[in-house]
Amino acid sequence: MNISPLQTARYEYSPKLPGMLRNGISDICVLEGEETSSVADQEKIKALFPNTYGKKEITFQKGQNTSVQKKQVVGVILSGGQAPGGHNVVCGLYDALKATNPENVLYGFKGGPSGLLEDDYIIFDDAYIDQYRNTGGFDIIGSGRTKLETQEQFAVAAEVCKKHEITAIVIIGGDDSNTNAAVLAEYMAAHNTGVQVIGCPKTIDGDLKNEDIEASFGFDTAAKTYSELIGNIERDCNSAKKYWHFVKVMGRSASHIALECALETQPNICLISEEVAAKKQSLAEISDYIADIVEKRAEQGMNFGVVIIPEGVVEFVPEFSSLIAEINELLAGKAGEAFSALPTWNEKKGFLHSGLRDQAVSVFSMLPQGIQQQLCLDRDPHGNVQVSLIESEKLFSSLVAANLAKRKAAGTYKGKFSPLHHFFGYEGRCAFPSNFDADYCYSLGYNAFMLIQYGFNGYLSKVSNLSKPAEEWVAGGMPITKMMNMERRHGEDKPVIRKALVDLDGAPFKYFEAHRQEWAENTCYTFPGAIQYFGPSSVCDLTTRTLALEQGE
Ligand code: FBP
Repeated sequence: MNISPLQTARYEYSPKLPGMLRNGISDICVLEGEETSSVADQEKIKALFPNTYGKKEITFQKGQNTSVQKKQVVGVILSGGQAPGGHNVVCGLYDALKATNPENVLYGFKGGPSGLLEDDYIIFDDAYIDQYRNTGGFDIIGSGRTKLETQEQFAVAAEVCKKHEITAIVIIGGDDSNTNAAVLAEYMAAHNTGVQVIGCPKTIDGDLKNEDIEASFGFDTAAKTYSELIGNIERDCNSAKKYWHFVKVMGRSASHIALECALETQPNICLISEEVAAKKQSLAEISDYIADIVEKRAEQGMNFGVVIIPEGVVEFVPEFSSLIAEINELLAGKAGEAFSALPTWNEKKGFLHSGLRDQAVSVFSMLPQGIQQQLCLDRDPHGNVQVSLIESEKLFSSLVAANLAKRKAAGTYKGKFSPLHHFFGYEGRCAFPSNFDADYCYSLGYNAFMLIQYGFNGYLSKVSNLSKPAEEWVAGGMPITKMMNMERRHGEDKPVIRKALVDLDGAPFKYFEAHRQEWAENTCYTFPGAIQYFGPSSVCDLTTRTLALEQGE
C-alpha cells in the first residue's frame, strides 16, 4: 500500500473517547434509565418485537464493571453508502474487545450484509487493523446494500454465527440497515441463539438522528468537504464575477447536507427540499425565485452567484413527483417495451404526450430535452425512474435561463447569465475523517463493545452531548425499537426507523431563513477551507453549524 504523508501522520492520531470510557474496561458500569416505547404505532411495534421492545435506555458511567466475563466473538458489517469514520468504528470495537480479553475475536464480514450470508470474512489482527486507523473509506472490509430482511436470510445468518461461535453482530449502517439490525436482533432473541445485535448510526445524509441520536457519523466530514469545495467556487466566482454556479450536493432525500453547506458558506441561494414540499412549490415558482435573485444581483452589476441544490429536491416538487409517478405507470410492462422500441425521440415524445394527463404534459414540456430523456431512459430494476440520476442542477439552471430570456425580451432583465454545473457527492464520502468523526466513530465502536459486554441486544450505540469537548460526551445505548414507526413500503406496512428530514422549525433552518435574503442580495461568502487535522482546537475540533445550532450554541 502506498501511504501518503498525511496518512502516516494520521496513524499517530489518538481518537478521543468520552471521559467516562477513558479509565479502562474494568471501570465502566451501567446506569439504567426509563423503559422506552416507540415514537409511534406502539401496539404494532410491540407486537412485532415481543423480545426486544420496551427495553430501558442505558448510560455508561465510571464504576465497578459487573459484566459477565465470557469470551466474545464478534462479527462486524459495514452497510450502505460510505461515510468517513467507518474504519474508526471498527478500530474502536477491536480495541475495546482486545482490551477486555486478548482471546476475544473480531470477524469482519466482507462486502456488506451479503458477507454474513455468504460466510465471507476476515479475522482482524493488529497489523491489519493498524493500516486503517483514522482513514476514510470502507475498504477495510468493503460495504454493500444487500438488505437483511427475510426469515430465510436470518436463518442463514444464525447458522453462520453458530458455526463461528459468534456471540454478537455489529451492523454499521443508516436507517434501513439499523431497522434490519432491530429485526435481526428480534429473530436472534426469539430463536434463543444467544447472539446479540448492536447498531451504529452511519450516513453522510444526516437523516438518522432524533432526540437520542444527535448525529450520524460521516455527516461532519462530508459536509465540511463539500463546504470547502463550495467556498473555493465562491472565491473563484467572486474573483471572475462572470458565472452562476449551480452546485448539487448529495443527500438522497433530506437536505441536511445542503443546509449545513449553506450555513458554512453563505451562498446566494440554497434550496431546501423540505421547504419546497411544505410550500408545495412548483418548478415555475422555484425558477421565478432564483431568477428574481439573478435579476436583482444583475441590477447591481453582479452577474454571478452560487446556488446549492439538494440531491433529492425534484422528488419534493409535487408536480414533478406526480409526473414521475405517471411515467412509471405509463411505461410499466409491455407498454414500456413498445416505448423503447420506438426509433426516434419525437415518436417517443408523441407516445408520452398521448398517454400522460394534461397537467403532466405541461410539466414535461417545461423540461429541457436532456432531463425529459433521463426521465424515460434511466429506470431501475423495479421499472421506476432513478431520481438520483436526474441532473437537477442542470434542470434548474435551464429553467432559470428560459425564465430570464422572457424577462430580457420584456426588457426587465438586462444582465448576462452564464451557468456552470457541479455535483459533489462521492468526493466527500471517503475523505479522511475530521477529528470530530475520528473521535465520534472510535467512541461509537468502543461503546458498541461495552453494550455487547453487558449483554444488550437490539440497541444502537449512542454517544451524545456532541457539541461539547469529547471529555464531556455521554456514552450509552438506546433500544432501536424506540426510534421506529410503521410506514408503507412496497405496498405493505413495515416497521422502520423514522427518517429525520430538515425540521423547518429547527434552529439551523431558522438561522438560514433569517439570513438568506441578505446572502442573496449581497455577496457574503465565507470560505471554510480544508478540514484541519493539526493545530488549535478552535480550528480542528469544530462541530457542524447544524449541531451547534441544534444544541443552542
Ligand atoms: P446511505 O444512506 O447508505 O448512507 O447512503 C447515502 C448516499 O451517499 C446518498 O447520499 C446517495 O444518494 C446514495 O448514498 C448514493 O448511493 P450509491 O452509493 O449506491 O451510489
